[in-house]
Amino acid sequence: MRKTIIVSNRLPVKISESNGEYIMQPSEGGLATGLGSIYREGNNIWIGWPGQEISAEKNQEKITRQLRKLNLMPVFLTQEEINNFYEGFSNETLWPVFHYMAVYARYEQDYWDAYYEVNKKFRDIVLKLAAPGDIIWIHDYQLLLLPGMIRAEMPEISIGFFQHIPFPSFELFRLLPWRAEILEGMLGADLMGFHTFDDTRHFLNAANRILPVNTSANVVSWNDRAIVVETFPMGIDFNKYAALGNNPEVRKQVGYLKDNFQHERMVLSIDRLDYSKGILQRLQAFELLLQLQPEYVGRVVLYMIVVPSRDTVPQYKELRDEIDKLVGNINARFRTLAWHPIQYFYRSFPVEILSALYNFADICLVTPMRDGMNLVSKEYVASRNNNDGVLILSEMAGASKELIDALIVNPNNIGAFTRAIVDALNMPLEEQQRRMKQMRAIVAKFNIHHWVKLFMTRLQEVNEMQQNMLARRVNQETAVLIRQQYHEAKKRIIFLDYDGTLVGFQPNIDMASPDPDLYQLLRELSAVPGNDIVMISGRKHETLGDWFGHLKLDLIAEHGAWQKTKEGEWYQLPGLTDKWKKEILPIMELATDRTPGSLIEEKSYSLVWHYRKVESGLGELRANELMSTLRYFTVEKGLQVLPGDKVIEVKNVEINKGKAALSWLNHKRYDFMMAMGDDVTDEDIFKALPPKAITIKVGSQVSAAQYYLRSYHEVRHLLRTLKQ
Ligand code: GDG
Repeated sequence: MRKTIIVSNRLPVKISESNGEYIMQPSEGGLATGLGSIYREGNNIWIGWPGQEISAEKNQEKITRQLRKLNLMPVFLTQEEINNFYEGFSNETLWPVFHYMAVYARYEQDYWDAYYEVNKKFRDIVLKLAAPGDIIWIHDYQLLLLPGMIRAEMPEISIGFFQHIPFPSFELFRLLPWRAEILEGMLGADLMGFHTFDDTRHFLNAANRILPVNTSANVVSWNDRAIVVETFPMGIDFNKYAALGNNPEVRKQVGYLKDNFQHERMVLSIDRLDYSKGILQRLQAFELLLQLQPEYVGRVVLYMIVVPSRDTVPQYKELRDEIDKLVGNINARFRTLAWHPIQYFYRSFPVEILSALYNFADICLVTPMRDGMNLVSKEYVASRNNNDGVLILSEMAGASKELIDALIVNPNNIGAFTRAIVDALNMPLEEQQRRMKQMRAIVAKFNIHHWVKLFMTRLQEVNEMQQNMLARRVNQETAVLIRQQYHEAKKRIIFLDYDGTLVGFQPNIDMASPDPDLYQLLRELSAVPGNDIVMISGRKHETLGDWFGHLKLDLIAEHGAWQKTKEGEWYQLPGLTDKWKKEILPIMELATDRTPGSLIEEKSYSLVWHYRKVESGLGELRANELMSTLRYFTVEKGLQVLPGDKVIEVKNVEINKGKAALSWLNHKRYDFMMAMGDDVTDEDIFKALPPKAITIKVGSQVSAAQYYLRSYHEVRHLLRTLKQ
C-alpha cells in the first residue's frame, strides 16, 4: 500500500532515560500535531534524529524497536556529526545566511562535508523504507540536499519539501560557496513550499541566476522535471490554544497572574535564544518607553521568556550575556521598591503556563529581525477568546503577511517600536476587538491541519501533472512506433527547426554553426530514397544557404519568407514589404542603446532584438518594456511581435512557419510526416500539420505537439535511430 514518509532533522519525540529504560514523550510542537494525523496512520513513518547521541549499538536497537511502535524511525548521529552537520553547517552557516546575518556565517569545508554525509545517511534510511509510489515529505534547512539525493536513486518517487526558515534574497544566498549544490539538492523535490511569497520569489530568483533552469511563473524546469514552488503559510492548532483557556490548570495560573499583576499591564515576549529574534532591540524599545514616558513606570511589566538554545555557540553565549546585562541595567535603573520593569526567565515552561500568559498578557511583542513564520504570534491570537489584547508584530516575521491587523513594526526603528507599545497600551477595547477578530478568523481558518491538507493535495496534483508530461515524452515504446511508421512509409517529410532543436543555444548567434556530426546525420537522412528533409528556421536565408545549400535539403528561412527546394534556387514569398522597418528599427535601437549586451539582427522581412547576453533580470525587464511598446506600434500594420528564447522578433503576419510547411505538403502526398522544433514559432507548424503527423517539441513546456524530447541530443539520437 502506498505510504507517506515524513523526514525532518528531529523526530517529534523527546527521549529520556530512567533506570536503563528509555521513555518516549511525544513532542507538543505544531508540526508534530499537524503531521500526527499522517505519520501515525497505517504504514506511514516519520524519519529523524532522536535528539541526542546514543552510541551503544544495543541501546540504538532498543530505541529503534520502541520508536518503530510509534511509527518513528531514528537516524543516529555521532557527536562529531552533531557538531559539524547540526551545530556547524546547519546552524552556523545556513541559519545566519538565511536569516540575513551573513556576518555570523562560517564557511567551513568540514561542516559542508559533514552536512553532505549526514544528508546521505538520511537518504540511505529513506531508501531502505521507501517503495515506488510512496510519498516523501522532507522538512527544513538541515536536509536541503536530501530531495536530490533520493531523486537520483528513485527518479519516479513523489517528493515534497518545505522550508520553515526564510529563503534569503539572491544577494545573500550567493555568498554560500556550495550554493549550486544546495539548489540542485532542493530541486530534487516535485513541490517546494515556503511560508511567504517573498521566500518563494527569492528561491525562484536564486535558481534562475545560479542554475541553467527554465522558469515560468512558479514552475522550474530542471533535468526534464517540472518543479512547482509555492507559498504555504504554516498555521497552528487553533482549537488547542482556544480550548486551553478553559483548562483548569491554565485557569489556576491565570489566577496567580491576576493576583501578582493587579496594577500593572503585561507586555509578553517569548522566544528561543537567537540573534534573529531581535531580543536586544525589544529591550531597547522598552527602555526608551520608560525613559521618555515615565508615567508608565510602575504600571507596565515586560514579561520576557527566553528559551535556552545553542548557548555553547559563542554568538549565542554573547547574546545571552548581553541580554543579562541589558535586563539588569534596565531593572536597576527603573525599578521601584514594589515594582520590577522586566520579569526575565531564561528557561522553558509547560504549555499550560504559556497559555496562561497568552491569556493574561495585554500585549504580545513579537519583533524578530527575521523569522520564517513565528508561531508565538499565532498562538497569542488563538488564545484570546475574548477578542481583546494587542499583537505588536515585526514586518520581518512571515506571520506579518497574514496578521495584517497587528501593529506592524520595523524592529530596527526603536522609536516607532516604542510608539507602537504606547499605542497598544492606549488602544480602545473596540479597536482591539476589531483587530483581534480579524486575526482570529485567519488563524482559525489557516490552521495546521489546513496547511497539511493544502500541501499534500498540491503535491498530488503536481504528481498528476508530471505523469501527464511523462506520457508525452518520447520513450522507447513511442520511438519504436515512430520507426515502424517511418519504415512502412514510402514518401516521408521531416521538418526540422535548427537552433535549440538540432544544436544548442550559444551566446553569439553566429557561433551555433553545424558540426561534423550534424552534417553526417543530415547527409544520411537525406540520402534515404523517399525522404524529404526540410530545414525550417528563423535564420537568414544567406546563413542557411551557406550552411546547408550543398546538401540535399529543402530550406525554409526567415520563418518562411525565403524558400528553396533541394534542386531549386531561393525565392521569396510574394507580396511582402519591409517598409515598416523604418518605424520599428528606431524603437529597437533605443532599447539596444539602453541595454548593454543586447543587439539587433536584421533579416529581409523581420527584425530581431536579442538579449541573451544581457544581465539576468534586466534583459527580461527591457524585453517586457519593448514588447508593450512594439505591440502599440505594430497594431494594424500587419505585423506580429513574437517573444522567443531571449529574443523578440517582429515580422510580417503572412510569414509563418505553419503556412510554409503546409505549402510543402501541397506539392506531394506523404505517408509519413514529422516535425520537430523548440520555439514558439514552431507551434505554428505543429498546429498546421494534419493530425496523423508526428509532432515533437524540444523541451517540456506547454505545446501543441503530441510528444516532447528533452534536448537537441535526444533529437539527433532519434533521427539517427530512424533507419534501424
Ligand atoms: C521554525 C522557524 C517557523 C516557546 N517557548 C516554549 C515553547 N515554545 C514554543 C512556542 C512555539 C514554538 O516554541 C516557537 O515557535 P517558532 O515559530 O519560533 O518555531 P520554531 O520551530 O522554533 O522555528 C519559524 C517555525 O519553524 C514553523 O515553521 O515559524 O520561523 O524558525 O510553538 O509555543 N513551548 C513550550 N515551552 C516553552 O517555554 N512548551
